[in-house]
Amino acid sequence: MKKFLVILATVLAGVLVVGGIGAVSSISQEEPPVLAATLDGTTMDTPNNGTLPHATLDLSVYPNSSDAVPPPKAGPYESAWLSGQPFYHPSTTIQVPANSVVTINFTQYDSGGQIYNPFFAHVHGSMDGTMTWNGKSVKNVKSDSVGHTFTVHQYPESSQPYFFLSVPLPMNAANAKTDKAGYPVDPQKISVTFVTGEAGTYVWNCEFPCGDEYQEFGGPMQTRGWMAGTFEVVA
Ligand SMILES: [Cu+2]
Repeated sequence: MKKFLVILATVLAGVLVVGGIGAVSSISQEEPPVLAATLDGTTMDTPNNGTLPHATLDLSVYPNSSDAVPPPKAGPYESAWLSGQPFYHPSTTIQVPANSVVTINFTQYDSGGQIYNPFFAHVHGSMDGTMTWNGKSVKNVKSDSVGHTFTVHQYPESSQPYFFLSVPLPMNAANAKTDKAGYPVDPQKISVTFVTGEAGTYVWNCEFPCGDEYQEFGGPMQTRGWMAGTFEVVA
């Protein structure tokens, strides 16, 4: 048992180091344009809060840019370095309203594989612990079938309210039928609904090793506009 705990602690420490490299190095970069959730009504579906405003945001994940989907805006060095790499679209600078119910609809066009830490193959922080995947309610996906994750990190500063959300986005099969631009014609559709609290500014990352360089956590994984960004809860 003790040996198991030592191994577990070592694995967790490794994950923190690797995940942290992306999170820390993404902080110094320029911000892509703000993508704000749109208020579209109210919901009474919250566990403790009664009726709250509801807002919706749409995000896509592409395996690479194409004539149909331009790459994120970047300087010439980043553009060359990151050409052919996956990215979130249309932006990674996310804004959602405080004290609201927010639904993010993801459309995931990339392939994938085995995630290093199965923790991130599970949904964390949604309103009822689930997400909707191609119309079905699920709590996780198989850890060898992950494309990307959308993971908002808690406590960037101790003065901020607690917020943690992590959503696994399932992969498309490598042999999925694709369109002219090379994207699956039948991409993975994921929706997650969560409740926000008071205002705060957080960072998010993908936690699937979809980049290059160190443990596939470099390149797009540490670059805002690609696989990392900010997540701002605004009052
Ligand atoms: Cu990713």
